[in-house]
Amino acid sequence: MSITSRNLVATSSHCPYCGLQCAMTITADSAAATPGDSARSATVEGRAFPTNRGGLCQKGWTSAELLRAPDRIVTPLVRRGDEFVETGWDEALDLIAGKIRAIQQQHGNDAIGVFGGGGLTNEKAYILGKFARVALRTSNIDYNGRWCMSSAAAAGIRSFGVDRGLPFPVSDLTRARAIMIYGGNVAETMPPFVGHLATAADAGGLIVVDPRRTATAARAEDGGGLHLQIKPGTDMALALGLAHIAITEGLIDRDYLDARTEGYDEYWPEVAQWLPERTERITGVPVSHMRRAVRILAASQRDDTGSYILTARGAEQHADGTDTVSAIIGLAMVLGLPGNRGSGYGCITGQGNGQGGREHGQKADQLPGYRKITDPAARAHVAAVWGIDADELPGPGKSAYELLDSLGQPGGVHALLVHGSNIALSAPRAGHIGERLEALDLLVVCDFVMSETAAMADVILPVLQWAEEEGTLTSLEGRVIRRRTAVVPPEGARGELVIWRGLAERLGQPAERFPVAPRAVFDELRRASAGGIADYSGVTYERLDAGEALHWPCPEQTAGAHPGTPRMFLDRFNTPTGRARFIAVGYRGPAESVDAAFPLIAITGRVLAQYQSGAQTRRVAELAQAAGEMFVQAHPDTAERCGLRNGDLAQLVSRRGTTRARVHCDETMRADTVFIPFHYPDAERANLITNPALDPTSRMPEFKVSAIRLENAT
Ligand SMILES: Nc1nc2c(c(=O)[nH]1)N[C@H]1C(S)=C(S)[C@@H](COP(=O)(O)OP(=O)(O)OC[C@H]3O[C@@H](n4cnc5c(=O)[nH]c(N)nc54)[C@H](O)[C@@H]3O)O[C@H]1N2
Ligand SMILES: Nc1nc2c(c(=O)[nH]1)N[C@H]1C(S)=C(S)[C@@H](COP(=O)(O)OP(=O)(O)OC[C@H]3O[C@@H](n4cnc5c(=O)[nH]c(N)nc54)[C@H](O)[C@@H]3O)O[C@H]1N2
Ligand code: SF4
Ligand SMILES: [Mo]
Repeated sequence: MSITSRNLVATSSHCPYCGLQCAMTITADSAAATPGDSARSATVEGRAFPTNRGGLCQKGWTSAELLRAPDRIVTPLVRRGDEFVETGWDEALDLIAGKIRAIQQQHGNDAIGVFGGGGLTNEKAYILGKFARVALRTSNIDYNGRWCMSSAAAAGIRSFGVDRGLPFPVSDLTRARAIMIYGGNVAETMPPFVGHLATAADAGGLIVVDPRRTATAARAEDGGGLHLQIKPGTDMALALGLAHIAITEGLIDRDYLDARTEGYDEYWPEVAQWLPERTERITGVPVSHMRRAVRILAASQRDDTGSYILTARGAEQHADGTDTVSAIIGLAMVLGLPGNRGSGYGCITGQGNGQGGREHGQKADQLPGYRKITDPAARAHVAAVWGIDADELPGPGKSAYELLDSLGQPGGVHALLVHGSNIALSAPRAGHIGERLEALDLLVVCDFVMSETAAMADVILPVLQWAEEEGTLTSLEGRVIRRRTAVVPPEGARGELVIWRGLAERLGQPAERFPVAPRAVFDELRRASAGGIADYSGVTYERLDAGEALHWPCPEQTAGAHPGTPRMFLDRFNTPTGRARFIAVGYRGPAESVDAAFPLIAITGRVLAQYQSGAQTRRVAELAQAAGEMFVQAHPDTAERCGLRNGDLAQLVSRRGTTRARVHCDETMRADTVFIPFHYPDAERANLITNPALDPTSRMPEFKVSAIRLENAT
């Protein structure tokens, strides 16, 4: 921290939004007359850092606006009929604790649900999991990361024995001459990431698998690379077909297969069925493109100029997402990429703390350190850190959608606490989830703005936001980074660690069991994670503040400080044998097919200027202006067949519901597919039409494929 003028203090921190966690300097008046003046004085600028190299995207450079949102909530609010009434903190917390006790007496401990978010700091994610298991004694805690990278996480664990999104630093991509991105549009979702693709793109080695010609796909084609314009929901078939080509054309790495993998003999019979012509028929990707893609990836692995395969939500958010990622990892393995110095496979994690958020226990089946809640040794270790008996720890709870689907149902959850997610908008089949939220006896939402979910709450507790408090996050490359307080927080709002202590005390817990200082929480988290898969015990605030780049695992050791692990798997994978496992998977296709009543496929995703449910970015004037209105991107012929033209108001109708959008005609779209973003509220929610069919392993919903019809809405 340095003083740049009388009261202006420059603080090193990171962006509030996505998992790239671009570094920024926040400059603000630290001695302003009021917190409002401090927020109004705040400005941000990009700071040199390996992932963003000084750059920020439009969301990042407008993020200071969020600190002065005009409708910022700074007083606890309690519902009285259709209105919210301001109340004191003690009254609000007493009310919540009293209702929790009454509901638990009537329906049992599991009747209380907790829903977390991948934007919470590591410290908050950790205490939220502890609060649920120890103070509420409920098994029902899960979070929005279930809807984000859970399929890639499950597939990573199956093949590598561990889930770290990118098991190598982002900057390793910078030299690579071949990079395949499966279902990711980084040009809009992580703009500074595109800089790392330049070598591959310029060498004609960027390959983008996407049903749309996105800005990322256009970058690939412009450099002489490939856009594989796949039919939605067929990524598994493509991966099996590409592996078939690699194997039959002799482009596989035999030495790597022999030395570093297992399970090939069970995997090959599945791949053997995917002759190139059949793969083309199912996926719509021409055989010539497939052959070229495999040759590009194999050549760069062979001559060691760097070959990578990356997956993102387009390939993962399906009811067969885990098996799809397993098929893609299988392709990476026949090509000899994972754990190979200079090549690799990775999943591009989405949320600010999407990686750390999935390690410290806010997932239904998990304890800190990425431990399994069903593992007796893990339970004993964590219970000892928490000062309780292992038998007191609940078992695994319901996954995110299943938890929400149970709201107000017999045997389900009757009170829900929401921390860092806007589920009324972002849950699949949102119309149904809205009804379930209304059936609750108690909905408590912690937020700093009136999100669509907060607007439905019985009690809203106003919390602090990114630049008003400190903590740590773990970015998409598994690197722990520091978030620092840069502005004076508003009076009236409270940090969540303080809120959880207040509630825990009212539920009969000793106060000291719920520390409120992030640094103290982190020290406890280190102990809880020690010896686990995601071991943070060697990471300290002091080391981070000294500028060390620490990627987990980073165990505490007696002889010298552990340097962290920027690159995993170089010698062995985390499986019992140390080898990466091939997983034999069979193609099933999307959960829902098109028919005469619902003849088109709707896919969903993101645009550059909005973040997620838009709760934050719709409040930033420049972003609202850049992407203010819900739209449906469709081929002009598709629109015309539905009686629509560019600019018309359309409705998309699925078996779950209807959503409304402005038609954007685009010649590059597939005729069988339309695209809608999911950032908009009310009648324009994309999730009114989406399918909650769940992946059997990851419990990921089928966000990316819905059968719909397109109609004129005027
Ligand atoms: N601007 C912006 N940036 C963000 C976010 C945001 O909301 N806004 N959110 C952050 C988060 S949490 C996440 S998870 C990431 C997500 O980052 P991405 O995964 O890059 O984002 P999406 O737009 O959801 O999906 C990527 C692409 O998948 C394509 N797609 C749809 N269906 C299929 C399919 O069946 N197969 C294939 N191969 N592709 C398909 C879509 O056309 C889309 O272009 O972004 C992060 N960054
Ligand atoms: N159709 C469709 N649906 C999708 C997706 C898709 O691609 N298509 N993507 C899915 C994915 S990948 C994701 S990650 C989810 C994201 O969807 P959501 O979980 O709804 O994500 P956000 O909009 O980021 O919601 C975060 C909320 O928490 C608040 N908040 C921010 N920081 C804090 C904090 O520290 N504490 C508290 N208490 N609140 C905080 C914000 O103001 C905001 O209201 O959506 C999923 N839904
Ligand atoms: S790419 Fe992500 S982290 Fe970087 S400025 Fe944009 S939203 Fe923030
Ligand atoms: Mo996400």
